[in-house]
Amino acid sequence: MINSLLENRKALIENRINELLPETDKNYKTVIDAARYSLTLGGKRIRPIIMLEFCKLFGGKLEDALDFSIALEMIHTYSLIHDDLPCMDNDDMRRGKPSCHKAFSEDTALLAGDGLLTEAFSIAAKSKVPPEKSVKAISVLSQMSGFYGMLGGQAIDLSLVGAKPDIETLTDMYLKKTGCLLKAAAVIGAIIGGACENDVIKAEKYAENVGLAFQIIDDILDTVGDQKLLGKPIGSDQKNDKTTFVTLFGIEECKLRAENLTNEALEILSSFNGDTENIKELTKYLLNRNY
Ligand code: GRG
Repeated sequence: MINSLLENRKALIENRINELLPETDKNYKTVIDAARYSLTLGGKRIRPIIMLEFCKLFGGKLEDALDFSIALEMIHTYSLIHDDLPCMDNDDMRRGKPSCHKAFSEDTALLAGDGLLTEAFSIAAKSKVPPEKSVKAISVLSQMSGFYGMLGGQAIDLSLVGAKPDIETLTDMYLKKTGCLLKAAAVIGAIIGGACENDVIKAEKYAENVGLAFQIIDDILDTVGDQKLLGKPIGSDQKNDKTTFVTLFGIEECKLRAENLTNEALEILSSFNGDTENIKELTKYLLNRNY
């Protein structure tokens, strides 16, 4: 069931990405090509799928949240392009292909990331979501991406290289760096779908659990994952002298923690009135993923 759900939603998202991508203009050819390269490089599309499913859960149609979901995927893609740069994690491969700065050049990759971030807000602002919802949704999108969200998490991450952070600092960093875009997915989907305030708060809590579990699984995969499936070399955390949940607790304890967080997320889903079967399947898939 999960595979057909993922395939169906990916097709919807990728068709719309192709419609929304800026036309290549001869003056900006390389930078738009670089943005297109990374945006269509074969990601799992987890964040847009979560957004669409939360929208549907609260009575909206998948299409209602489609453009916002693509805006979020563009922001995710920009973060990966920048994260791979030599001044950040310095990764040459992403999803089994050369990372953006390797396929193009460092300056083009930097601009492609900036362009995706900017274009994301343009797409969100032009979407057909009614203004009373879209203003809230755009505000969530910017907060979850910026200083107090993903970017802040990345800044904490960089400040910790070579340090020995405690569990609280590491958790705060994970919740921001990885959790905030997942939070944007669930919360914006809920807002567009028409959820009440209490359900939006529960969607937020759901995403915090899933975000933390997602990053713990990422740490595990970076230690014992299959490079072929991951599409990049493992051991990048060790190479960059990073403390992770795995270095603090070991693989088995990390698996247990990710499982507990996922179970809490599933309980939150059970407390909603609508049909949460799809999101439950997706949540379990994220726990058991191998790339
Ligand atoms: C402004 C320089 C600058 C940076 C922006 C780089 C950055 C801030 C943030 C990086 C945040 C980051 C890379 C977090 C890791 C999150 C994570 C586990 C990403 C992988 O997500 P998947 O597995 O990827 O959903 P796919 O490939 O499926 O899309």
